[in-house]
Amino acid sequence: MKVKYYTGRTLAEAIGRAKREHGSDIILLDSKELKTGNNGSKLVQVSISVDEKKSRVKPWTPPSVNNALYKPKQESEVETREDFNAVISKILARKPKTLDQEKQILEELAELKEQISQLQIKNAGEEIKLPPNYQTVLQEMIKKGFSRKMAEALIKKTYQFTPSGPNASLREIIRAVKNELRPKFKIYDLNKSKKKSDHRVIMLVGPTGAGKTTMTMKLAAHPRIFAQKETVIISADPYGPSEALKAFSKMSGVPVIEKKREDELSSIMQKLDRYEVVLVDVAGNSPFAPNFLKKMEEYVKIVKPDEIILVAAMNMDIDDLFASAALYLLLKPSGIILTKFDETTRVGKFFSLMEELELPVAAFGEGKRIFIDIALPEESYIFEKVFEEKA
Ligand SMILES: Nc1nc2c(ncn2[C@@H]2O[C@H](COP(=O)(O)OP(=O)(O)O)[C@@H](O)[C@H]2O)c(=O)[nH]1
Ligand SMILES: [Mg+2]
Repeated sequence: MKVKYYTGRTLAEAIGRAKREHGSDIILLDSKELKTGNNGSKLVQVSISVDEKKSRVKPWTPPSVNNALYKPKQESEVETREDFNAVISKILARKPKTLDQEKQILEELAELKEQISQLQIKNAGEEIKLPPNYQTVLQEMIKKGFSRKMAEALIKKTYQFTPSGPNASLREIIRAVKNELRPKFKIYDLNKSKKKSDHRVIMLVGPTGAGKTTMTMKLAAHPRIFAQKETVIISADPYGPSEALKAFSKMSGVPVIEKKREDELSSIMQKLDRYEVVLVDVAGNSPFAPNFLKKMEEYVKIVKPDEIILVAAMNMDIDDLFASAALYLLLKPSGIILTKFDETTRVGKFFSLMEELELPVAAFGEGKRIFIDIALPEESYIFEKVFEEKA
């Protein structure tokens, strides 16, 4: 089998020449455009397979003709004899080009996909189209520390379900938002023991400076929490009890037992049966310190608390709050106390935190004064701070 090449101004012309010489049964192998001359005029070259032993080759189907419009000024005819395999390898050699094109298309598609997803992210971040009253409440909520995601979801839901729809008053919208928030607020009543016996060991855990020692005193002193109960405070701080704790003990009559070493702590824990409430104020540990969890677990093993309460300060950045609280969750706390409400204007953080942690709230701290700056876990406390109106 031999391969022959013919050229013409058009594909039809090139094929016509091939057919004139070899009859209409030629096999068309390939066709391509050739650039000739400096003026960029073009010719079409076809390669055909010719069986020289036979006078007629296999039936030939006319290919579709294109490129019929251009008019090259000169024409030339190239005829070469080549081995069929050489042509095949030439065609195969052109394959990477096709692959390159495919690759390019795939890359373009990937880029397009990326652009679409970027557009979606951008749209999600853009102001959602809401009636003005809804916009006002949304902006207020974001200003008050709600995460944008949570505030938008709440407002959208409210818009969908408020009967007066776009005409809802600010008051109606706020009432509807409160109804959505209410289930996120769960109360942990410290006054009610989870045990049948009247001896409870409660351990407060949380980052250094969160207000654990202060809150231990506040809980012991509060008339509706532990003031009416036989309470003892165990200070397990390696640096000893603070001056404030010593002064509080003198003033309130609540004994404070200082245990610096772990072996001391385990022996004393067994001799406290006569107290109704044992409050264990452990040393603050950074949850990001090495061995943090191991150390806390050792404490838990020695103290054997009936309840673990996590203490966190509201003046922390929301991401830091999440990050440290998430680690303490590994100790399986039963409730949370949030302190330093007097040091933040972004009280809405509270709901974003509750949504993630799902812990019931045992108390709020709102200042340094032991006998005054504590609030019981009531939703009105938070709602008043967030929406600045009486519930
Ligand atoms: N403003 C404010 N300060 C607080 C509050 N609770 C505790 N503090 C102060 O925060 C600091 C650390 O409190 P402390 O109880 O020692 O934290 P601990 O390391 O977790 O035991 C002290 O100066 C406290 O007086 C609060 O609710 N508001
Ligand atoms: Mg302390």
